[in-house]
Amino acid sequence: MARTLWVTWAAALWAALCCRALALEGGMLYPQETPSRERKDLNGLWDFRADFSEDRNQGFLERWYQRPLRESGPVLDMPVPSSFNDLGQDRKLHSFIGWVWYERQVLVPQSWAQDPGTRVMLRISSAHYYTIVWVNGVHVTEHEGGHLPFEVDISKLVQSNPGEPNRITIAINNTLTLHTLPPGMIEHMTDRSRYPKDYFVQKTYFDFFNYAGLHRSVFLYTTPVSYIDDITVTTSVDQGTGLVNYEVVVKSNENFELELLLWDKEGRVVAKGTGARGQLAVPSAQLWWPYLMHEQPAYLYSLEVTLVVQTGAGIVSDVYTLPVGIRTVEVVRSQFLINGKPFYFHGVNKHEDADIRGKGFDWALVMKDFNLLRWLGANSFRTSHYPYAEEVMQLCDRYGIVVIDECPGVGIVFPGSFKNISLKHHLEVMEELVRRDKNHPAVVMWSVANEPASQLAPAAYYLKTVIGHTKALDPTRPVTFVSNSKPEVDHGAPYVDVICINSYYSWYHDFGHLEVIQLQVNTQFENWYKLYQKPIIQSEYGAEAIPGLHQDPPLMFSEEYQKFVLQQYHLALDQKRKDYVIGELIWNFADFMTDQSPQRVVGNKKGIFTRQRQPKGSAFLLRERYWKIANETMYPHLAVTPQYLENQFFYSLV
Ligand code: BDP
Repeated sequence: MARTLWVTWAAALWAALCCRALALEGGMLYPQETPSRERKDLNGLWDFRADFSEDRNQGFLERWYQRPLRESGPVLDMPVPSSFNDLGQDRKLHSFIGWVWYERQVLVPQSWAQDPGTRVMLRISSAHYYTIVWVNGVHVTEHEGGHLPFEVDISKLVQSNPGEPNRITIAINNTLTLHTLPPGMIEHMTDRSRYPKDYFVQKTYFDFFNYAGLHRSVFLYTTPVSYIDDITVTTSVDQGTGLVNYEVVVKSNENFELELLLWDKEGRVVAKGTGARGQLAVPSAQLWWPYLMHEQPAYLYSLEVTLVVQTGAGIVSDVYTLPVGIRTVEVVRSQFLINGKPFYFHGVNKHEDADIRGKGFDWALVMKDFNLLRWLGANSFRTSHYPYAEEVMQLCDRYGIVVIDECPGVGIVFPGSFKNISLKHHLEVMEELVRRDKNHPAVVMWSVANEPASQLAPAAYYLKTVIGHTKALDPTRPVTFVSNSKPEVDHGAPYVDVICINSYYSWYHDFGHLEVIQLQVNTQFENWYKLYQKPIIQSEYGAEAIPGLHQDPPLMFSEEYQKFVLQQYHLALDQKRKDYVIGELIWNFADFMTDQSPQRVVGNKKGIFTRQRQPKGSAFLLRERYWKIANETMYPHLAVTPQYLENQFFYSLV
């Protein structure tokens, strides 16, 4: 890519960022079919073209959005959702950096195109990283950042084109800079004796492959022109009575009435409300409990919100139904309390990652992962290192899997990434994340970053601001970031509610010296606790294991070594978990793809499952442990086997 054009694009991005107000416009309710709303998903094959021109600018020069993409040159059939990287046999596409173009024609139902009382929305659930959208050649929106949804009202365009297919063109650029989230850097190789002219590479400072494309569903959906724009629910409990505080934002009309009904699972209305703001009281409420913390975990009520608006054309109504879990979350001294009871995180860190589809959403994979989590006896996961699909969050609510919801703040390690432009974007991403996930009972904590260089001086202001902003956005949940630095030099730790620390003893140093792990883990915990007296989660630990590679006595990369590392950590964790250590999350649930390097054998192999979700030896070790902890901490009164408990839960959930 010619440097000039790269700079032009970066300057445009800078301008866009500086002009954008921080407070987000509008809500981001998940599109749903209700008596007043219809939805059409645009998943399937799209036309696709990567702009391989030297400056990646051919698509803009030739205005590929103005006519069908296939008229611009050769296109590929590209499935959505999916990353584009691993679908072909083309090495160039695997590691492509720059603009790719997607296009799809869609014919909307006549009623959508002809009824001016219908609002037609185009929603892109995740496109990585910078996106520009046109409908019928007209520029309709832009968005920065993968992992979070954005949408645009396209009613006018669709309605001026009744009976004709509408052409949706989406250009996506996966380039990462010091100011993107996650950050990266384009390195131009100027030594002409070693690299050809205009040679550049994308450097990233995180350990997963920078997959790109339309990663999640693209939807069209409708609402009436007066509509429920947003709902915010928070809950508390007063002596057995569940209290559901609600706030509803209505758009496009000020003369409206709102009626709220809270339904229980048995189909009874347990509370009623009216107006845009209020509180519903549910006597003897069934609380939302995490998996393995209660005989009936994950109890969800349904909040049905009905909007009625009197317009010149008659009465318009809009209906939206939100699942609601009544639960409380608090950090009290060195405990993490859910519904007033100490909660111990025994879970995993995950990635959205799989063969062929990369980071593309796939129901089959999602269900397999949830079944493995339940098999494992895991009660929680962290969305390392970016927000996961909305459908995943919904399942966490339904199954009682507790979530530490992390934003894409990973790899913030250079001073250049602590500047105001980065900070501003980071705040905005937190706003987008909280707006999207605020109503999920499963989300119990926000994580604003993973392993930022928190020892650098500028990190102090940066982390304080992001954490403070997140607390202001949502005062009901604790906030953390994940640290790998030393307690005495960590500038972010004073601001978090829970200390999350990553460490890799006997992996990234003391290679093979398994006997020092316990001592080092103990020292780590004591040093952090001494300084901050806050509860601690071991938010990452682990070791690589090439599946099927055996060495006894254990050597690095063998399944035995991975097990041994885990066991040593567990011995240390067991000494502290009755105290101030409130959780352990293994790195990682499954093997995942990374950039190529001599440290990585076709990706990161610290999974306890392979990338194809088959167990390594350590999965069985962890399963024994998690069920044992669940039995001890949550069920001291039940002397039953893990298998019995697992079956009980499995059948209560299906
Ligand atoms: C940690 C990072 C994680 C890496 C892991 C590793 O948080 O993203 O994948 O190290 O090296 O420090 O396996």
